[in-house]
Amino acid sequence: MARAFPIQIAPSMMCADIWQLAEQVHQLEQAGVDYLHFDIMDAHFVPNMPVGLVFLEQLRPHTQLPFDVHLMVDNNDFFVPLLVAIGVQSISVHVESAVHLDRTLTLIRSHGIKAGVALNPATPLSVLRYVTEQMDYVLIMTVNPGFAGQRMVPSAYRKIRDCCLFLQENGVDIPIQVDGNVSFDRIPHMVAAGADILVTGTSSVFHRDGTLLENIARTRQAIAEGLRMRRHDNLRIT
Ligand code: S6P
Ligand code: MG
Repeated sequence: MARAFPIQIAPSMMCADIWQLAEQVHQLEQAGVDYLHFDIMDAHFVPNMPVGLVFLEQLRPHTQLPFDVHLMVDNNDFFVPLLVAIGVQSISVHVESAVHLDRTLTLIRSHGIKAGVALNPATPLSVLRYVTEQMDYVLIMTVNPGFAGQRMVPSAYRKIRDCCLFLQENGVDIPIQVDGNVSFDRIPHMVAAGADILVTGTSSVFHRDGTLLENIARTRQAIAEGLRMRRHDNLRIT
């Protein structure tokens, strides 16, 4: 199960300290994170609404980091052009809300940005089977979407591994993003299972016990441990 993607870090900005936002974004840049992850919710598909479009719009001119948007809304197609106008680089939509998923992915890509498909914990991987040509990454939710600070669902590692196998069996070479309770302790197991892009919130990068720079250093150590486990796993399998 050898995967060639670099492991990337995508801090979840709903976990940032709004009062310290400019300083925190600056520190994330200094620490070399790969994306800023924004959770857009409509208080209908999920019962929360932490980050609005104006937040992204105001932040966009102040950083070069790519904006990765995770839509948790009923009306995906309404948000896509608005986010494109703001200047985001990738948008993932939930298969559970995207009734015309193929059309929505095509719409996102038509704007020259990446399209991701997000799956709730209980949603089987088989829903991806006929959209593999239209997507640039899979987002495996390892908590139920809507809130930070939750506990990982028990099936998470198994699902990441199954997703890896599913993509391989279908000849699809795209990264797997994981989101929810991506903690210092869980990162090695998630990476070993096949996670490539880590959405990091209160369990790691924004953990209250450390500074951002300390937390990112710990996150990188956990990633290195996960890659060691992954290599060991591959040796064991072959
Ligand atoms: C949740 C959202 C996530 C959270 C992130 C928080 O619906 O999609 O991106 O912000 O999971 O991380 P943590 O470590 O607090 O679970
Ligand atoms: Mg998210």
